[in-house]
Amino acid sequence: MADSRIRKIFAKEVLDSRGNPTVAAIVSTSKLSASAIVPSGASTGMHEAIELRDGGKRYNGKGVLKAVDNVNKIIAKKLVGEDCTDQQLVDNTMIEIDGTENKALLGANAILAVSMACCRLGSAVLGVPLYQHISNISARKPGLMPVPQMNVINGGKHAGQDNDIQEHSLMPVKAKSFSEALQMGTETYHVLKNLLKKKFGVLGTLVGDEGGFVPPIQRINERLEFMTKAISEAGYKRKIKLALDCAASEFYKNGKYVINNSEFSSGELVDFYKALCRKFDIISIEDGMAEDDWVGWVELTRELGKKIQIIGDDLLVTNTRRIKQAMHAKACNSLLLKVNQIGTVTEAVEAAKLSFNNEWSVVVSHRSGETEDAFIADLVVGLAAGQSKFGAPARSERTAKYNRLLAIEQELGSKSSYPK
Ligand code: 2PG
Ligand code: MG
Repeated sequence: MADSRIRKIFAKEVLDSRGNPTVAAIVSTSKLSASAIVPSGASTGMHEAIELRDGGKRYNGKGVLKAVDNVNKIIAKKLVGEDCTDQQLVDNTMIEIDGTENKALLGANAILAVSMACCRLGSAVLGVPLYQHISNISARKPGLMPVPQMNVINGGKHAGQDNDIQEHSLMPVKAKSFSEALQMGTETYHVLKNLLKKKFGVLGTLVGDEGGFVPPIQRINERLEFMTKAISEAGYKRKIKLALDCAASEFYKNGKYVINNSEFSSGELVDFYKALCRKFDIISIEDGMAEDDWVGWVELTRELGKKIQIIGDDLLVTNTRRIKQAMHAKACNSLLLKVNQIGTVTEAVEAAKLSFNNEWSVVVSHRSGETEDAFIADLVVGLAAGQSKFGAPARSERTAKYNRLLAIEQELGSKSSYPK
């Protein structure tokens, strides 16, 4: 085995897909080096680990030079000399130096950049692909490729809109392989583009933060009608299903939900979702309720949780404490896993394992602010999670992940499988 001792850690400020600064880290041994870049959300949950921003005038307060300094001056000092293949040791060391519940001292962006770069370096030192290294860490069998949730209509914060459902996705569940699923979803994306162009002209095909279209349609029913028509015209009726991420924390105000101009109580919102599920082929709803509306979550899961996937994102923030709470309350049945919500690879793996052990599904997710780093493509295969949420098949920060998945599928060959 190559030398696994960390020689150098270096962080710098780079840009994400929205033009906001983020942290990149490069970690090296005597012979090898690996880098990673941290993503960033817009509809962030209140309970997420802290993303350290500089404040002040520079980059409208969004600079990350303090986080970069924390890597270069504090984290590097402690980790140089340690074994980069020991992910737990690396991550626990940083958790210890930080010492806070939510990584507020060093910043989850500082910690995660090093955590992901070490993971990638560890795989290089061991001479195995990153997904294989993650599968060894998590004790999951690699080979299961994900069903992609492809966000083809962007709303809410990702489209500059208030009081709106955020994501409308295609899920090609009846494909034989990941590559076939990607083809099906992408062809449908293009049919949808033509339909929207016919109706609204170029204004119908502008894209939002995750590469999905932002047509001038306020009504959710109309958006889903367009998607259903696109699926049919592309020839994938019943083969591609629908998924929503409502991001309901964003339209929850004073104990009421407001979508467009309509107000809903929790119970009324559950009825609204039930009606949508009767009308459309929806198999998954994420963040249907606000992050602390536990009563609403329990009701939603009681009413729809037997039929469809109820995913907790802002509710769970990839945090085992909140996942346990939700399991106990029966508040949802699926985890949205975002590495930067919790801040280390080790803790994200723990969150996934806790979910698998309790028969929850796990969806590995990007953030709306992404980068060229395709770490999560290896992560979803390494965890054998079976579902990904990486945005539309457009814009390089999204397609970087899809293209990496295609490469992994090819590498796995006959060892790859697609969820039935
Ligand atoms: C979400 C994500 C990713 P953001 O809500 O699931 O799609 O959005 O990164 O803005 O939190
Ligand atoms: Mg979400």
